[in-house]
Amino acid sequence: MYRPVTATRTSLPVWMIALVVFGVLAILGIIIGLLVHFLAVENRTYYYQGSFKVVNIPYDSNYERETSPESNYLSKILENKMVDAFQSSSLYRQYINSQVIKLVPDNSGVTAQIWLIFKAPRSVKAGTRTRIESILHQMLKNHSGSLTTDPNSLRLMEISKVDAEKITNNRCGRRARMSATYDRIKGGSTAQEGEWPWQASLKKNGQHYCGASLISDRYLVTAAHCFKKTNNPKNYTVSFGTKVNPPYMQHYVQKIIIHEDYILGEHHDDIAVILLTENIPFKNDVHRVCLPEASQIILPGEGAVVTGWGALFYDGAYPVLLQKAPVKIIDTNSCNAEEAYNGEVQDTMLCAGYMEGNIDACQGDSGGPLVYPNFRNIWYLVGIVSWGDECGKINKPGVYTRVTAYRNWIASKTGI
Ligand code: 4AZ
Repeated sequence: MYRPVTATRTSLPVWMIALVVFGVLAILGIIIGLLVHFLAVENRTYYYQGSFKVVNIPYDSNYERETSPESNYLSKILENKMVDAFQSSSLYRQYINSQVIKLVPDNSGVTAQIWLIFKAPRSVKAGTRTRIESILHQMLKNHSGSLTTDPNSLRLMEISKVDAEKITNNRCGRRARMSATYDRIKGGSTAQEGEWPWQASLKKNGQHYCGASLISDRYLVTAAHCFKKTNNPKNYTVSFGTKVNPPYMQHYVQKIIIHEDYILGEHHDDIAVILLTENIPFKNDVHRVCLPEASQIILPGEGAVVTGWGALFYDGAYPVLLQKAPVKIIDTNSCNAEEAYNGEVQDTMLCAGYMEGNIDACQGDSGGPLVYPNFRNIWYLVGIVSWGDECGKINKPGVYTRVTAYRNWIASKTGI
């Protein structure tokens, strides 16, 4: 049956309209808030790589060695110039770090390869590269001191985080992560992941046995006395990372080279190098330490750090996580005093720790690194944990193999 259709307009209740409007406004607000956050507030990190030329320096092959005093002094001057330039510029808030990565000498001077980090919100980032370039250009024009730098030689490009990390991980003695805390080795504290990227655990039949330090992508140095019972490479593996067990990756040993003059049961010439079966790809948490030059003078009183998975007390428990302990270099004469080691410490050894005792390397730290940072904060292997009268005893500091005394021996065995 026919039924007329009456158009009934149902209007929404006011409260529902208000709710919808409120909802839409809220979503818009959130979107705008997020956009502002990501574009204008949240800082992102940007990496740059570049180079410039220092022109008034006669050719000197010492600049080719990354650990030479010449390289370190010139790099430090250039690094200071960069810090000053950026800190007094309009980019001072965005500036994080700048480093000289490498010096390349030629007949007309030295080219410095540099590496920079800045942080900036996305919205501000545009034009940052040009601004960095103009600050560096200005810096290179001002010939403060005796250096003449060529502003027209400046090159600068943005690089990815991965490439930036690759650049620093390939250089010796640089740390991506740092921590300045020490609380309790003996008297040490737990290390952060990646804090001591050259520290290795030398394992015998899968058990931590000694420490070792990575000095290239294939070689480590350790103590000769770590191979007391057997030096068959097949019995040993090497692992990295703060956790000693289970290791997060194992590397196999191809060859163990023990110092020719080392005598079992004696302390002198306590050094060995280990060649791995394969090259290790460097990464943030695994890369090499710098070796000091043979002529480098290690001054008493300087602060150093010893790291390892050794006993927390003499004949005591072993930690699972890597420990670090701050120690001081002790002069050999004091260390040879009658109440100390009574003449047993040779010139090829180095004492570090405290005459008052307490903080020290201990059993199981042997072969591991004693390192210190130079004035550019680049870390050098100055000692190898070797011997001592127990651990942390008064007047009985740790005794280390003096790496400078064996620098040429290491070069003769490894080519490094
Ligand atoms: C050891 O037995 C050992 N306090 C290592 C280092 C020190 C003492 C003993 C130094 O392997």
